[in-house]
Amino acid sequence: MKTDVSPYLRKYFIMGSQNCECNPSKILEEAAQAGITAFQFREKGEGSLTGSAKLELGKELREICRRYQIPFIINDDIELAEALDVDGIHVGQDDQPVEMLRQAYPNKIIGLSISNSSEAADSPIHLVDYVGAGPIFSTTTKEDAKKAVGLEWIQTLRAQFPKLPIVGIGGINIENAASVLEAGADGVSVISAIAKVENIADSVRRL
Ligand code: TZP
Ligand code: MG
Repeated sequence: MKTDVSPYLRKYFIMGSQNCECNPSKILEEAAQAGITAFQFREKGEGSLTGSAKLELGKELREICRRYQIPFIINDDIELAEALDVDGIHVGQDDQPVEMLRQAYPNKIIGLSISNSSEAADSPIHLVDYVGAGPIFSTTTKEDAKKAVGLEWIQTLRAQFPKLPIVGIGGINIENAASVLEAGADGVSVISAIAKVENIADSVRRL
């Protein structure tokens, strides 16, 4: 049986250098110390690093996760998945197909973003360890984010898949995190609610 990843989803921090106004390692270290339960390295979009700069930052962040024993998940990058010996890979609907990833990585955590019922119907959900559901609320962090789908999407997914580990994403913050959990998610994944706040420790605790 696959391990149940739902405990890792409770406070799932996502970040790339493009989300940071100061040192990404410092931000991750503070977040790890404050109790995040998983980390996704998502170096993507305007201003993001590529090539060896991305690799070097990835090594630093990977090391922090090792020290705090937090699962390190890479966003859609097979090369770095190998180079950084990641714990998991997260993909979107237009990324590497899940079937291929599962075949290549039988023991890694695989996460998939799902935004609506037709994506759910077309996805090999039985092959993934968790799904990211959203954007739940509107967000300006992801340039090409789809329209906000609301808490109903979590409720719908939960009703359809009672045991599937589900994490909400998109516009989640300390004010609305509880509503995402109440709707049936196992956790919340956030970028700005941790990367862009003054008091990271306080924010992590209140998520
Ligand atoms: N996928 C859907 S919304 C989103 C991603 C990566 C961005 C989430 O960022 P924030 O700042 O937590 O709204
Ligand atoms: Mg993607």
